[in-house]
Amino acid sequence: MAFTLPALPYALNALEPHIDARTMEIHHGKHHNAYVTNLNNAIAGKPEENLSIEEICKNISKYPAAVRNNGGGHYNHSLFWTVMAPHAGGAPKGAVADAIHAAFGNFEEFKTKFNAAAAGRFGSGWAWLVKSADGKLAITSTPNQDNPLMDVATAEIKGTPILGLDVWEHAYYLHYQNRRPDYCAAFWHVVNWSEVEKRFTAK
Ligand code: MN3
Repeated sequence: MAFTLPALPYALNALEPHIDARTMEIHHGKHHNAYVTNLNNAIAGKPEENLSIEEICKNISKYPAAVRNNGGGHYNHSLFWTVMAPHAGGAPKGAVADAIHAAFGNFEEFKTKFNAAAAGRFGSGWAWLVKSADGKLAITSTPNQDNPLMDVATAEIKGTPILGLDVWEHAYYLHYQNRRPDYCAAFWHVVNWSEVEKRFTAK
């Protein structure tokens, strides 16, 4: 088996009241698990079993839809769990805070723009904070399970995702129903800025 479901780095109820335990249980244990299973089925016996998920995403245009959807699903959710944490949120510090201020003016303006990208994504998809090749930050969104690593037109801004927010209904519907903006607002209470910083400063 090439890929495995990563364990959640905290308990299912650790992000409450912002993200409820039942949503986390189904989202991680069912949805993410299905992406891993379906990705493994799609690449079984092929050289892609020996590639990293990042390498697969960067060349995703070469692959069939099953690899794009499930490979993207695996990469995106693996990132998502780590950029959240209990007793987190607040404002970023350090190099990533400096880069956010440089790109967006201030933290409040950054959050407004990120929330607009998340709320404005029609249907299912993701909002992203991306580090581009020149080291600058940008906000973008992608449909379905696409992401900014992918060499596809739907990744309008390409680069390394350092923060991502899942805006598929399965990510919030049990607790927030149709109120996606409320879910987006709650997300800021659980953002793990030390992980975002780690991803920002990684070579
Ligand atoms: Mn999801």
